[in-house]
Amino acid sequence: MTDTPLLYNGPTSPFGRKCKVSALVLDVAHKEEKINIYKSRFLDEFNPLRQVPTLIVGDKTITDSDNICLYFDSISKKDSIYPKDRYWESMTMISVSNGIMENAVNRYIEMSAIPELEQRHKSIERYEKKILRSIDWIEKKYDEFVTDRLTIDQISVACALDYTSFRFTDAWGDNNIKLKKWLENITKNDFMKSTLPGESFKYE
Ligand SMILES: N[C@@H](CCC(=O)N[C@@H](CS)C(=O)NCC(=O)O)C(=O)O
Repeated sequence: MTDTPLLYNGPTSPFGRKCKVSALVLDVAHKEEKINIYKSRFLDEFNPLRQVPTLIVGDKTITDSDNICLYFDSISKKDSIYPKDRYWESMTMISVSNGIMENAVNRYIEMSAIPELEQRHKSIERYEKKILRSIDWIEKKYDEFVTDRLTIDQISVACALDYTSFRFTDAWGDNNIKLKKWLENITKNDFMKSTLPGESFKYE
């Protein structure tokens, strides 16, 4: 008998969305529980960073979205979503996408959880520059990473771009037309539509 993986996720986490989308694309049976990370002390035992996503598989805990996606890929009966022919390029694309998510999350926390007078405008500016510069960079690589086969780097980019539009701005699409069109198309898929961000919990 195998244990069904349990994915602790958040309602708006782009990292969690990347994992959920991967599980759907890879057709991996799993359970998902959306939790309020700021009130989930129980998670500390499994993940001392108390972060979503965190995956529990029997007596095993897998932390970090990248490890979780790799795990789903390893147990799936479908073709791998990690392209062998451009493996390192795709790993780099995942890292850049993670960076966009990280900067967008930090920016949102700075702007929504810190009283306006205490907000660090230089930091906000820095987060925004990194996000926009990364998106421009991805647009230049468009022909390399958008292929007929859906791969993990594409899933990561889609989650990062959609999160940017959700929390920051969709104006990135004005100078990145290929990515804008591509995102419009990929978000029509059920795996994106069924994982849209929900209502966020208050940072505390
Ligand atoms: N490197 C981690 C980042 C996960 C992450 O930043 N999760 C956020 C939600 S988007 C979180 O749990 N934040 C709560 C906290 O850090 O206190 C991953 O890829 O899974």
